[in-house]
Amino acid sequence: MAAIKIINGYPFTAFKQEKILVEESHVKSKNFLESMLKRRSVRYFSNKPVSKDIIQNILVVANSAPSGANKQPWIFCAIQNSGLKKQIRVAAEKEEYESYHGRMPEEWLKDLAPLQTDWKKPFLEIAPWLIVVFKKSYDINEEGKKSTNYYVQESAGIATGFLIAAIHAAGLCTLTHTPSPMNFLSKLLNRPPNEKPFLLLPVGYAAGDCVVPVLKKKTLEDVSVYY
Ligand code: IYR
Repeated sequence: MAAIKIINGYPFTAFKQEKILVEESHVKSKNFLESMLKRRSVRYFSNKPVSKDIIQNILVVANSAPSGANKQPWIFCAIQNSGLKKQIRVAAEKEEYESYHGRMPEEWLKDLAPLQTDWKKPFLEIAPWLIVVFKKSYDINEEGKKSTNYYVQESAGIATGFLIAAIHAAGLCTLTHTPSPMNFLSKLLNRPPNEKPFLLLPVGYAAGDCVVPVLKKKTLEDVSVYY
């Protein structure tokens, strides 16, 4: 066990950064870049099963994300049960139908046209797993008292980014799906009031005949400034 050093009453331990050569750094950053550029949001899934231990590995990565005061203000619900997936699909489609038929303004619908999305969400039943990320505005401690969480939105967003990268690294696909409003997820998954749905991610393999839209990303020049 690494030595513990006490600073103002709190335990610290030496952090020895894994040493890699500068050349190796170039290669590793390039390899990671090339892998991440192959990621696409997928709406057509295969029903091929994915084992629970892969999902667990992915969730361990997400749970390692940095968070405000290390509070980890998140809960990941991993759903495999087909009855529950069906209930989620039915409830999501009900909301999405309303969104696509009046709740979303013209400009929004126009912006979505290149993606050709609609209110139908069969992937919610077809994908072998759904992961619902809940953000926790506060925690309830052992004495039943509320304890505040900080930067909840940022923390949940970072954890979800880790989750998406881990899903991709496992050779799987996902979609950041945001049925709106999402409160039906709290009811169906029986979550307490301090947890609010953040994102719904179907996880699995892309269908053999999956298509994705041809999208143009902004260039690095468009999105970066050096000082
Ligand atoms: N929630 C809807 C609409 C939607 C909104 C955005 I912003 C997208 O990038 C994609 C879809 C849906 O999931 O279809």
